[in-house]
Amino acid sequence: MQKTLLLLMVLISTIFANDIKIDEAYVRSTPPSLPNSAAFMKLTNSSDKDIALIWAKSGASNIVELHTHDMKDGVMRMYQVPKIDIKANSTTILEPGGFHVMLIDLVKMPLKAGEEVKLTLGFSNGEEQSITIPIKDVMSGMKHHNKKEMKN
Ligand SMILES: [Cu+2]
Repeated sequence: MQKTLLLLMVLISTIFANDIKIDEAYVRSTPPSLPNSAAFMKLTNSSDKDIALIWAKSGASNIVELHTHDMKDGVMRMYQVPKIDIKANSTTILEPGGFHVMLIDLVKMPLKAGEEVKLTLGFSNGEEQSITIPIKDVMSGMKHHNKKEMKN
């Protein structure tokens, strides 16, 4: 049943896709006290022009930002980026420890595995895609969020 649903969602998300195809999208489940989460996915650009993901919004959180991580002085930090590039004819992967769509100030807590979240993504070529993606438990060592970075 869940597999069928997932397949259906993948189909729906691809029917309306023009230059950008979204695959394997999911949102990380959260423990009760954590007001933030992140969405991950594969973005494939089938056109011969570079395109970027430039904004995102969701009913699941009051603030949605595009983020990435890097290692500085041996510490993994995350911070906001103005866009996430998807080069011509290539795929950009949003994954734990790298690029992600950050959901800040969750409307409904916690995010439980098996439920779904709606997400709308806007691209630099004018494309807009709304998807419904599953919430999943994600194993990760990325639990330390830099509080200073989170405030902006
Ligand atoms: Cu983040």
